[in-house]
Amino acid sequence: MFIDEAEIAVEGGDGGAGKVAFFVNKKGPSGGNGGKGGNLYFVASQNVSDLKKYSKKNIFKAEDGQGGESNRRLGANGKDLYLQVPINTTLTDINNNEEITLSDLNSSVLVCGGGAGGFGNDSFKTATDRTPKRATPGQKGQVRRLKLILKLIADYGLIGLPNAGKSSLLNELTNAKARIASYPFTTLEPNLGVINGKILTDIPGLIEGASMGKGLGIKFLKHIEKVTLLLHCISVESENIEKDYQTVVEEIAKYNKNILTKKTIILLTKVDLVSQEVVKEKMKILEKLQSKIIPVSIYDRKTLKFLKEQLVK
Ligand SMILES: Nc1nc2c(ncn2[C@@H]2O[C@H](COP(=O)(O)OP(=O)(O)OP(=O)(O)O)[C@@H](O)[C@H]2O)c(=O)[nH]1
Ligand SMILES: [Mg+2]
Repeated sequence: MFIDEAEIAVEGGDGGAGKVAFFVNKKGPSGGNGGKGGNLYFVASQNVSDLKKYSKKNIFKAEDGQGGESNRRLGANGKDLYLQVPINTTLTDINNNEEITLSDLNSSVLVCGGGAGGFGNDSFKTATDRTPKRATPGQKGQVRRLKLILKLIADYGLIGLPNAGKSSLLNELTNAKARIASYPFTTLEPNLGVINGKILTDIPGLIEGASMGKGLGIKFLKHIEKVTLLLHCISVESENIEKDYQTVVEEIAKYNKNILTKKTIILLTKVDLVSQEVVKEKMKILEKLQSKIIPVSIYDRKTLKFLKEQLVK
């Protein structure tokens, strides 16, 4: 299952405590300082493709610093922790809404600093107090609660009602092997494919009420916020083609109006199922809604070739 959201707690390591100790023969203090706690970083990595790791475990902490030792030995610093996330993951601090997006591959950001180590009694020696008995504890590492959200980086997005033929087209146009079936909601999470170096994704079917949480599509609308081109699929079987179009457009508008300003092509799908006349009739209705309509059928190589050429343009 593709996980694109998670909520976790992250912590820098705690500083090690300072030590109270004395040199056996020389009487003076010998307690060393504690080590610093490790820092916690996030890094955008190609090795992870979703946020699964963060849905299984939800507390991540860098290593604590070690306590100071006698003979003025310092405690070791805690190791830094690097948490890998897919590129384009946004981290939002739940308390103050601060937002960080990891958009550059291999770039890392410091999210929680480790705590400073405590002072050993050796650090408190003064002219008037030659045998101090106090030491300080290490400071706590920084603690934050984060919401992680992954936005896929797709160039083109296939949208439309369930069963419109989105995944079928994705499979025909790219190397993807998305599941296809003759009933709605076959696609439960977006699939990706590559066409001429561009990433194409199919978004699970949108239905009326999707923006209120009905069906599955709304959960994935964030993935089309970044696409440059929308491919709105409408099946030629539709009884009311205009209503089908409006349903999808309205749900997207309720989610984020800006998405609708993107370049859009309507794909009139499954045109092999009806006569040329019916295709023409339906095209006429759609032409009132969008300037660019392309009739396609996964069983007609010519239509697929034409669509591919349009995508490469
Ligand atoms: N005749 C014909 N059937 C098609 C064509 N494209 C898709 N289909 C059929 O339509 C049904 C739905 O196709 P999918 O690709 O799963 O549709 P979808 O839009 O991804 O559906 P959801 O994932 O449920 O939203 C399947 O039975 C496909 O075989 C086509 O060009 N012609
Ligand atoms: Mg599908």
